[in-house]
Amino acid sequence: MNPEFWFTEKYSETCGFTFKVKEVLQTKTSKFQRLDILDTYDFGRVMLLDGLVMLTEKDEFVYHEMITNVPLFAHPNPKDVLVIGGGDGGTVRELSKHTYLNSITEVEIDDIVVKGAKEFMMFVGCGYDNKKVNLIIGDGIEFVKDKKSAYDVIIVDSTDPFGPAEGLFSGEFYSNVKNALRENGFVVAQAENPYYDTKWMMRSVNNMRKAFENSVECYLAYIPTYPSGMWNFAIGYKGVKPSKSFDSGRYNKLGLKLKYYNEKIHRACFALPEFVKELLDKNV
Ligand code: AG3
Repeated sequence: MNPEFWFTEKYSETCGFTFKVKEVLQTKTSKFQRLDILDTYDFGRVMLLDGLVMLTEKDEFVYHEMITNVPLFAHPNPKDVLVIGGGDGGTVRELSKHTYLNSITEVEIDDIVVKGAKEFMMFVGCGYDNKKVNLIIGDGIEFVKDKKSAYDVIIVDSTDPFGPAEGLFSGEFYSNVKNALRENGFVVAQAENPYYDTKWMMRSVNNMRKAFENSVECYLAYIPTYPSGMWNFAIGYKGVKPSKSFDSGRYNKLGLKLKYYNEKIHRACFALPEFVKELLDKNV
């Protein structure tokens, strides 16, 4: 009889999320982190970084559509976009659908993520097929330091706030990001969840609030394989409020075939449950 392999991401010492593994496709360690790519029964291929689920074949569309389309359609006229992190390619795949963009730059610190995605997860790795995508292997924190008014949208597609991603949740980083943005610019960051370790969510949101003088809104999306299934994104704005702005002309003209995002979701995702509002209002 074949042995059974199950993987668990622990959300706390006493609870977690488990799935049965068909096959381990790759395990690699870089100087930054450990990467595992699994094949599973229920979620297809799964990428783990340091034992945390980064994406699964089945539900990655929610995260990638929501981290890109909300800021892009809220912006009146985006031309140049910067992605920090996002090595798997899912975010640049979604950005590539915005064919009117002049440039898409991605700064990923760890090339094993890019290589792993290209080898085993082409459903996201295909993001690099677009010639407009300029991939730089380097440190996003350093990269933004000397950039002034260079981008319309900056997307921070990181792992959880410890290890290599820790600095991407800091106040200093967000002030540099603000300077790197043009007028009307947006920064969007994945900002954890309101159930487990809420201090991570609050740290990220509050540091962004400091840098953007409180011009920050949060929105939610439903991602079954992330802790709690309810995922928070924080968006800092220099001009219009993203919850109030949606370019329906550009949206209709592009005619994207998406699986999660649409105009109603754009407006509705900013509606927050009372307990989330309460957490965010605490401003701790
Ligand atoms: N970035 C956000 C992953 C956060 C998940 N956290 C966890 N499983 N504890 C995903 C990168 C996809 N491009």
